[in-house]
Amino acid sequence: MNQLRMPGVLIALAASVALIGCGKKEEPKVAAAPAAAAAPAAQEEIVVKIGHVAPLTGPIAHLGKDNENGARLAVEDANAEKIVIDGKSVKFELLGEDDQADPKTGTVVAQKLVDAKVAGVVGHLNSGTTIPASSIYNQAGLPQISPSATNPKYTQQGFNTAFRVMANDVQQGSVVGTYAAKDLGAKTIAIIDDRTAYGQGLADEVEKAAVANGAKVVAREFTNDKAIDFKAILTKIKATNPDVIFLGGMDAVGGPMLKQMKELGITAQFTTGDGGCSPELIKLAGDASEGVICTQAGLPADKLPNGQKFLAEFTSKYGPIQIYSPYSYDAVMVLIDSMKRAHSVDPAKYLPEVGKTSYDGVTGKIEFDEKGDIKNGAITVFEIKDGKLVTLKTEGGAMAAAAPAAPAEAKK
Ligand code: ABU
Repeated sequence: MNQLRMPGVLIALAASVALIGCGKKEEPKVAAAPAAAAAPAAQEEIVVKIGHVAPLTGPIAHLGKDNENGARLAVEDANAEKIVIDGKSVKFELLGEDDQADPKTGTVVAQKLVDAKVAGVVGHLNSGTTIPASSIYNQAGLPQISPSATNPKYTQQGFNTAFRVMANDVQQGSVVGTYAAKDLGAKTIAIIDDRTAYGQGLADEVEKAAVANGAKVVAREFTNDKAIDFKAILTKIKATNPDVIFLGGMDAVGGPMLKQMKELGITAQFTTGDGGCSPELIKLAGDASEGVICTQAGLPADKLPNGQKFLAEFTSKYGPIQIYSPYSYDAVMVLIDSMKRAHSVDPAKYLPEVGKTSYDGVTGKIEFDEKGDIKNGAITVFEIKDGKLVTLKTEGGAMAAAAPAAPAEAKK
């Protein structure tokens, strides 16, 4: 019942009873409602903006939209909870920006979000944009959580504002390089990167681990993240006859590269990291993606501890996940969880709580080390079989789920 109306009804009833007692026929009068001051005040509602940045245009827009959709779903779910912080009802709003995977644009949109007074940022998608943007968020004292930038430098700058919710490329490079040399038995490896912070950084880590495990690097080539013609570098690589080729680059590069490898008759085992380990790679490369070995910096989607509800909800709204939407979902939830624990949506007040996070997300338990990296980050190795990403094994991670499968043979 409406609390403001209740006292007025009772007063009218009392007046009616008194008139009946006097034997006088008179219409009962409805008394005026008491002054609003006597009623409980309606809860104040505040709007809290959360920034999200990813490339929403360009060759990896599909990944940017996947990240943004994960964040959007988190905001919707949080709003459905009707969260109250410091006595105020909070409505969260997602402010999405497109950085086009371009480092300069990344800093421009970062400043735009600071000026728009967002309370925190989820992003950016690429290491190459996340790292330069992180100085801007740091100067503004804004918590930033990347759901996908894996270059270790992001959290090595001493910024108390920088966090990531998945494993980094030191871990990923070690797993891929070791897998190539040991599990695939590669004696020789050719390495290509796209000259981005992610591609080049991961390629360097893979090289270190492969060499440490006895493989020889017979070629080191590079391209760029917008390229679609790789015949020149692939022809050079073919002449070195490697057992394995590793690409440090995204699926938009890996897809056409695989097709061109097939056209050139290159049969080396193709391997790549998380940026290329997506359903989009399979779509772009078609048959040429069969047998590809790739890694993701987390648990496989179907093994996400609390992820089944997320997967059902996400896929019904947006279709299949690409790579990182569960991580952007969790990144938003970690910001909100920190605000709740701080009893404040003020970045200066809730930032210290982000570092103390212990949150059971859809991607697993999220806790940060002193740098802002996730503790116990997992790396999962996949093989593409019959047009699907099939889990081979997971290394690290509090809930690492090993799916026993015969290791793929090195292909020539
Ligand atoms: N982690 C792969 C894609 C994003 C990046 O680190 O650039």
